[in-house]
Amino acid sequence: MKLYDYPQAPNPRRVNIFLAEKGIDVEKVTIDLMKQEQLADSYRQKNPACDVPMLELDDGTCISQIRGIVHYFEAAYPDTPPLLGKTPAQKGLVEMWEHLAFMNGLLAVAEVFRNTAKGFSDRAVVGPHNYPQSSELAERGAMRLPNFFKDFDQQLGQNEYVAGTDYSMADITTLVTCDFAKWIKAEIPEDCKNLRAWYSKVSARPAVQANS
Ligand SMILES: N[C@@H](CCC(=O)N[C@@H](CS)C(=O)NCC(=O)O)C(=O)O
Repeated sequence: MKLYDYPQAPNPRRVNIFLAEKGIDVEKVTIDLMKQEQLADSYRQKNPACDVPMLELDDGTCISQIRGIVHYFEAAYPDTPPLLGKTPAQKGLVEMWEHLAFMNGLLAVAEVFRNTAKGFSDRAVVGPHNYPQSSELAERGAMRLPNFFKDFDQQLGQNEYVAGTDYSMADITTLVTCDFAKWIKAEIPEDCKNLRAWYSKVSARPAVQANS
């Protein structure tokens, strides 16, 4: 099994933290995004989505998209700590909050970053197709981010972790989003005290430290 990775980027980091939390060791192959190796024919044949991370199983099956990858590992390694919920309700809540963190947080930051960074002038959207940058999308992303911080601050005022009582994949995506926000010089606001306290706590986890 091989995990195609680029550890400096936020999305691969989500899977790297997940694997470290579960104590799963996987052979890693670097796809250098700075050299656009994700668009090379050899990689595109395995992963038509042209992104990282991507997991190649020993029988040649290729699973891209983080949700696909983490669900594979959660099912294949049942003796490791569950990070996608234990009960049916917890599983639903982890999916719900992880998706909200991705849609309203990580993609808001990406909207700003991809539509402003110099090296992405025709690469504003991840994937096989080229799209030009849009300053309006960058502005909208910047408007969305404070609401993400506020909404998650509220959730963490009532729950120890993002999806409830247990640390989960929803925490990992939220944490990676807070760190990714620094790429666009945004920080968790001072008045989001619940989110800031949670951020300090989860940042200290060994699996997070090992992937920082
Ligand atoms: N929706 C994808 C997101 C993966 C993604 O956006 N990866 C970025 C790195 S953070 C990438 O591969 N970028 C390649 C590019 O910019 O062309 C997932 O869930 O796996």
